[in-house]
Amino acid sequence: MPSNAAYDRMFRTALLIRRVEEKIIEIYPADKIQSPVHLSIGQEAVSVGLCEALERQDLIFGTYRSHALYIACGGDLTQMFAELMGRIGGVSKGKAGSMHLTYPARGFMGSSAVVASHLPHAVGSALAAKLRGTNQVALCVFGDGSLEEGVAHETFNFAALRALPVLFVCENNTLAVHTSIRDRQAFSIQKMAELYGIPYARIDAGYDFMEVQRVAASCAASIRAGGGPQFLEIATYRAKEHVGTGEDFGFGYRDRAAYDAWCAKDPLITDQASVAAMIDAIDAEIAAAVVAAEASPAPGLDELLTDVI
Ligand SMILES: Cc1ncc(C[n+]2csc(CCOP(=O)(O)OP(=O)(O)O)c2C)c(N)n1
Ligand SMILES: [Mg+2]
Repeated sequence: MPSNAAYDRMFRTALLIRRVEEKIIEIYPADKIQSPVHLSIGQEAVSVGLCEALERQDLIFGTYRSHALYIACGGDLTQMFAELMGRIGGVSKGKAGSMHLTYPARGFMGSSAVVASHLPHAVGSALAAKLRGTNQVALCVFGDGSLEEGVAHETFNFAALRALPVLFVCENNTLAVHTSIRDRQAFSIQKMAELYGIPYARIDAGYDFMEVQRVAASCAASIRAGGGPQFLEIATYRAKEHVGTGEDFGFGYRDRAAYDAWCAKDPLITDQASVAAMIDAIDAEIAAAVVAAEASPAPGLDELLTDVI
């Protein structure tokens, strides 16, 4: 196994994400979590590698499946669990839930339940960064299904026209709910990006956070040098059902062999030495966050009309 500080740091973050989501699976039946959950198990390395490639001032936008992004950018665990539980101590006072996580203190500016709705938000922030000369890069992470939304194309066109500092990342798990990309997309993702003049790269080993970091850092450097937007497609694998905490291999739309093949490459499964070295401290951190989140009260009635525009 590779052994260096960057590997260990990213491995720890990836394992933290997985153990947080496994804790969510454990406590979900008790109904403590007042929010639908879209788990990232299998996809952790994407967010970990991307956030490792960013600089502190950069801006992050994601989807409803963003527990991994939240944790990878350094989001507070207690505030995350409190948010999922609908408590006042949540990062959005328990009003946003799992699908709208944010953590502005680390640049995570927004996530949304509406597919592709965050793409223009990311590009708007990139436009502001360019006009202000802040040297920030906007990272915009979305699923393969986002590319079927008209707003995605409007966004790519505008970002390319204005040479905006945005890194578009398609987290391609080949699924939108239960439908395979083969049955949804008549176009090539690469050709679509290139149609707008946006340089395209693809990572097949989406389980390899070191590779994701390496390629994303190179994209970010080019963007920061004024090269305009870049498009990165990362192949990944969604291990759990679309929404909820269970498996869905019994539904018949995918088979377990693909899952087994992914697991055979997943460092969180293959590198058991690193798991053993880190898991106890990680689990203790998560247990403390759950206890602290549960100690936070539900928002009172006086909160009903605050933070509402
Ligand atoms: C505009 C809009 N259309 C449809 C939906 C219902 N919906 C929720 S998730 C989803 C699938 C999206 O798939 P993808 O973008 O690949 O993301 P993944 O769930 O695989 O991470 C759909 C169709 C929605 N939330 N918003
Ligand atoms: Mg998908």
